[in-house]
Amino acid sequence: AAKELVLNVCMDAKHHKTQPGPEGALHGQCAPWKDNACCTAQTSTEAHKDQSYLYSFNWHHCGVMPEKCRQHFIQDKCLYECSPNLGPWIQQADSSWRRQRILHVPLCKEDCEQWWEDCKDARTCKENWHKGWNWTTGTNRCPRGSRCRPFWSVFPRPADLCEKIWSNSYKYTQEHRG
Ligand code: FOL
Repeated sequence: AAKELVLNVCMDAKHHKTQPGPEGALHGQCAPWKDNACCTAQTSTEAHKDQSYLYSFNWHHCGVMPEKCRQHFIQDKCLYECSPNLGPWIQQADSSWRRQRILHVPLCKEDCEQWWEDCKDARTCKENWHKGWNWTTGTNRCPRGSRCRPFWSVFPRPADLCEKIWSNSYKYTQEHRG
C-alpha cells in the first residue's frame, strides 16, 4: 500500500543508512531513536560535537553558542540524521552533497518557540545556514559583508528561525506537543 512506501525509510543523503534498523546504543540526545534509526552510533556521537566531520559545520561562527541553544541544534541533528519517520517529507534535492532532503516537516509550536527562546541571544550572521558561507578555511565562516547579530534580530519570530535556518526543512505549526 502507499503508506508503506513512505513509512520507515531513510533519506538518501550524506550520512544516512540505506534502511532503518536497531542500533543498540545511540549517543546522548539521539538515544530515543536507538530501536529503529537511520543513523549509525558513530553519526549519533558526531551529532553532539561542535566541529564534527558530518558537515564540518561551526555553530560558534559568531562567538560561542550558549549551551542551552546548542542543545536544540544537537536535537535537530539527531532528528535529521536518525529519524525513520520523515518519509512523507522527503524530496529530491538538487545539491552536490545529498540526493534527498526534507521539506516542511511539521514542528510543534512549543518546540519551535522553545528553540527560539533558548537561542534568541545567541549570534549569527546568516538566516539560511545551508548556503553562502565562506569555506576557505575548511569550516564555515561568515561571508564578506555579513555582520554578526543576535538571533532575535536575524529571526524576529520563532517561525523565522525554525523555517529559514535549514531552507524550509521545518514548518512551524499551531499543533501542540504530544
Ligand atoms: N537539519 C535539518 N533539520 N535539515 C537540514 O537540511 C539540515 N542540513 C544540515 C544540518 N542540519 C540540518 C546540513 N548542513 C553546507 C552547509 C550546511 C549543511 C550542509 C552543507 C554547505 O556545504 N554549504 C555550502 C553550499 C553547498 C551546496 O549547496 O553545494 C555553502 O555555500 O555554504
